[in-house]
Amino acid sequence: MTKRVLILNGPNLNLLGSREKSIYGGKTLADIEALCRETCETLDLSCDFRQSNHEGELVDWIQSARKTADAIIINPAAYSHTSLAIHDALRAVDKPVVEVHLSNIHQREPVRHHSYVSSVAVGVICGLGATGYKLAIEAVAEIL
Ligand code: CA2
Repeated sequence: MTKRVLILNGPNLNLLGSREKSIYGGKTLADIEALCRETCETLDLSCDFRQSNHEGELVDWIQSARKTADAIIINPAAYSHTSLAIHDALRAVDKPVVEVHLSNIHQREPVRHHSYVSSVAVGVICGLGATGYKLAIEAVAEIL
């Protein structure tokens, strides 16, 4: 049966491609979604790709994933560094989680070096731009 991947994106990622291109690259979130859909199709995975600027909405989607997804790929954006709520929701879901960041958070300000999500993820990819999402999908395909 086709396995389902939920790909979540946190706050401000809807602005990709418009500003901060030297940090996050020139691709828009729609470009990244297209890359994810193409990669999932090649690997016979179904792809549910979402973005929210609201912590509670992300928590609701993670909770729903208990019934509707087989794995989660998440770029929690700034919530990576602040959200115990997203950490708790991901822990409770009991599905493989891969964390992705476009930028290398370890080369940036110290406040970005810690992520509350990393300890509940099977793996973390950062600094590879949009390619990180493709690699995360390939990893999930192998894990599943
Ligand atoms: O590198 C990443 O993917 C981040 O998750 C992106 C977050 C940042 O808070 C994390 O530390 C690392 C920020 C996403 C905001 O994206 C923007 C894009 C264009 C213009 C403004 C913000």
